[in-house]
Amino acid sequence: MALKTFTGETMQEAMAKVKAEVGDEALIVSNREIKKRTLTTPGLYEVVVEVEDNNRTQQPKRRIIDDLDTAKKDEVLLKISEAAKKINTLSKNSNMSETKNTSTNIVEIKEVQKEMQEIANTMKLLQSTIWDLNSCKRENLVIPPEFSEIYAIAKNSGMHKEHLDEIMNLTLKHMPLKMRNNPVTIKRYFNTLLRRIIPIRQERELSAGVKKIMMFVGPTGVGKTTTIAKLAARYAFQKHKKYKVGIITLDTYRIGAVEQLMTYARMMKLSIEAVVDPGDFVEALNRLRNNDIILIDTVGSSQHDKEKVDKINSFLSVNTFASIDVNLVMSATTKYEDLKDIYENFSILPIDTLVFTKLDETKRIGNIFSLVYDVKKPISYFSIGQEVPDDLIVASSEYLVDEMLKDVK
Ligand SMILES: Nc1nc2c(ncn2[C@@H]2O[C@H](COP(=O)(O)OP(=O)(O)OP(=O)(O)O)[C@@H](O)[C@H]2O)c(=O)[nH]1
Ligand SMILES: [Mg+2]
Repeated sequence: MALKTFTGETMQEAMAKVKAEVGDEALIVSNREIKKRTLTTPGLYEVVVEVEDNNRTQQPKRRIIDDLDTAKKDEVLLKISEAAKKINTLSKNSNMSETKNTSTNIVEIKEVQKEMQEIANTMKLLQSTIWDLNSCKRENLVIPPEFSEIYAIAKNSGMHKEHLDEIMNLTLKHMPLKMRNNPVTIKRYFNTLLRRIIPIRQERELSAGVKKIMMFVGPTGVGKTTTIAKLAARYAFQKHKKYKVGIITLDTYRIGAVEQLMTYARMMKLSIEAVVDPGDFVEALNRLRNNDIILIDTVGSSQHDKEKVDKINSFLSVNTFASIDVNLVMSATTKYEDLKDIYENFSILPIDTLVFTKLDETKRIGNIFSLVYDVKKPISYFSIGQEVPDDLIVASSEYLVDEMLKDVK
């Protein structure tokens, strides 16, 4: 492909030249205002487009609109606001001019009116461009304007586009007609729909005599050990029913890891065992058998370090007095594609539930929604800060969706 530059006194004029020469299929590389038009001098606008290089094999053509990405949209919005300011100033000028009644002023007013009309036309064109851009990019999905705000917020949240379009399609299909004209009811409906989709694992009290063993696995540094310390405190002291809690750490690999958990255990006066191999693991579990809940910390591993994940798996194949509940811990600051990669690679372990940490470090948590929408595993806890034990909350779909649909722009 080669680049070609078109200019005009207005953006429309430059675009018209593009259209005349390259057609609707032109791919815009950039468009900018080089010089503002004033009352006495013409403006200069430049549009650079990709044109076919005849020496190369032909590429499938794309529509102009498909290539106006978000940055361009912002540029267009900026232009609208600039145009609005201009209209403001010009209308003030024209009011002032009306008070004088000289022939020069009449000419000036006419010029101003002409310019205002032109700006108004540009605004219309730009607005429809933005809307076309949105609908075109959504392929078969055409979003009515009343749905555009919630669509933009959800997209901005980090939610995967395919998921958003699927859910938007459902909303458009099933939402009662009388609710559609009001953006507030649309928002509420969409919010409720998302809540219903998210699987949550409720925190239940243990029946008398029932023991629970919970193992926490996940990538390095996501907050597994901190979450265990918070949960230990929660189960042992914070809940209405107080449980006897024991801790096992399988993380004897990282220097200081055992000490980190020992410190918490000592402060809370909880039993703790450090274990190196599966044989020791059975013995440690048996030593802690008098506890109601046993929390197991593991070594953090990259999802691509199969050896480490396999090693964790070898601990899960031992016979224990209660089944081991496997909690995959991931950070909310990880983008959707990486969360999926982590989930898939840790899936050689029998994952029961998901814990998300560091929700305090990001305002865009649509990635969490998209992951659970995809893998259909329930979330049990959210960690919302570093404070032990306070910064931990029981997961709820209301919290996730409300945080996700907060307009962070
Ligand atoms: N901001 C924030 N920081 C957190 C949160 N949870 C844990 N951290 C911090 O993240 C860092 C790592 O926490 P750890 O609990 O050691 O993480 P880990 O997964 O056990 O790490 P490895 O054992 O090395 O794999 C610490 O500085 C924690 O204080 C959270 O919810 N929010
Ligand atoms: Mg740790």
